[in-house]
Amino acid sequence: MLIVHDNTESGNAYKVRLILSLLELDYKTIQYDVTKGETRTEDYLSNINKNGRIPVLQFEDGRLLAESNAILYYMAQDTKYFPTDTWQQAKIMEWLCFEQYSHEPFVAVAKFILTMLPKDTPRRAEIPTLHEKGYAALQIMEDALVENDYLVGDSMTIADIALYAYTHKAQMGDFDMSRFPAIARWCERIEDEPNYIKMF
Ligand SMILES: N[C@@H](CCC(=O)N[C@@H](CS)C(=O)NCC(=O)O)C(=O)O
Repeated sequence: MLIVHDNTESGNAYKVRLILSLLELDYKTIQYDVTKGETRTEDYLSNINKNGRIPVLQFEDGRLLAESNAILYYMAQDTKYFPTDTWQQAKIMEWLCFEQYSHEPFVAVAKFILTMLPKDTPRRAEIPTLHEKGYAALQIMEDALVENDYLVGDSMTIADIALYAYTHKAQMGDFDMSRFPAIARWCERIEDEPNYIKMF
């Protein structure tokens, strides 16, 4: 059976659980507390991921694949979540890179600081900058979704899965999501997809 090296609070790990569920694949999870360094042990670094992070997808033959968007890409091959048209594929990659560089470092990190670190953490000083950059990323999504039901093409792809993971929990990082009605409608469309599972 597939194994997800996982943490239930992590949007990156949720992307993996979501694609596996949408594809009706069985899997089990092994949980790691990232706030206690459980992905930084010698054992984890040697045997699961040298980069010390979840998620990692472990295949039945023992192969390991890290990086949430690489996992989405691999699992979505030959499915409706990764179209065959190469222009659409490139546009999906554009969103996956956007997610990792311009969205997740701000939207996810604000949630992490506000929900997973102690209330008196000095990292709360980062919140205004995270909000400024996170709102900029959310506005780019909003603009794309005002006229389109999905980020690429006219049905759900791994671009939507990658961006949905942290966007639909952005309010946990104190983002005011009432500013983004097109994102709200897009979230509802994703949640209507057969075999959708919630993050928590
Ligand atoms: N680019 C990676 C990021 C993975 C990542 O940041 N994982 C975090 C949890 S969301 C983690 O494992 N943190 C533990 C640590 O860095 O020690 C991906 O998309 O999978």
